[in-house]
Amino acid sequence: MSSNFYKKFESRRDKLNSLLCVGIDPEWEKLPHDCQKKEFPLFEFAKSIVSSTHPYAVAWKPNVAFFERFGAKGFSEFERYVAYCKEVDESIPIIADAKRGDLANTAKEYAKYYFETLKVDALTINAYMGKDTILPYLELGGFVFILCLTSNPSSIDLQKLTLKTKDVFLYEEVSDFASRLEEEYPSQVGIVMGGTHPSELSGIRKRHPNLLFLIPGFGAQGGSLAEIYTACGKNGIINSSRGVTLLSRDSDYTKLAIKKATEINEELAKLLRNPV
Ligand code: OMP
Repeated sequence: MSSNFYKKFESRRDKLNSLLCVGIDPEWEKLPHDCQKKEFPLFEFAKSIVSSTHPYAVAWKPNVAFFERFGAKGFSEFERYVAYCKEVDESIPIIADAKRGDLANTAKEYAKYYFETLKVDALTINAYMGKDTILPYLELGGFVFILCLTSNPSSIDLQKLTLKTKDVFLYEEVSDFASRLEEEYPSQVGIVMGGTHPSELSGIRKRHPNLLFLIPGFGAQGGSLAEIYTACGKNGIINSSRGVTLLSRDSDYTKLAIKKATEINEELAKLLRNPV
């Protein structure tokens, strides 16, 4: 069984001439005041972002944490939100950002939830526990983005340690590991590379010319669109969450989200004219 995430991404990218993934992270303290007053505040926020920005989004990336914080109610809002994304435009792939990583039999349960019950197109996962913990997602036909070099400042604590046996950084080894998995499960494996590390991004792109990258770290975390594109090329999905969706707590937040998404897409369209 193979995933259709990759095909969905490619056709959306080529249709929009963009790489923008709109991340939906409804951080309660930053939520627009109007949304906070609603019975289902997280869902209402996500819904208004989806209905206003879907013409500009190559993909959606909801981070589950912001929903999970509110327990069963939060999770049900997350599920309503995922269903709403599909209702609005099923051709836009959904990447659930849950950063899962657990023993194989446990991973099977996560895989069933995300790919059979919720039916998202892709999931972020942590490969620390090794191949047998990733196979359950792939065997169910899911697409996984394996965390490789993450965007946060402390990513260097472990990910940039050098392996004595191979003289490569740990994150480089993770990228090779992901690439080997991708050969076994074509079009089902990509990696997460933080946009805050453009030179490492460029190095990993040279190492793996065809691997799909999910690149957070642009926008609120300071990554530059031009640097990211130059380092990675068009086989990268560039995510911005707060930098598009949480620009105001007043009722103008959807207008501002549209404005920002339009600006990003205009810049990306210019960049995409120069193939890397
Ligand atoms: P903004 O900084 O608001 O654009 O949000 C970034 C989103 O991407 C959050 O949901 C993060 O959890 C996620 N993320 C990173 O910021 N850095 C990474 O290296 C990996 C992820 C991720 O896997 O999505």
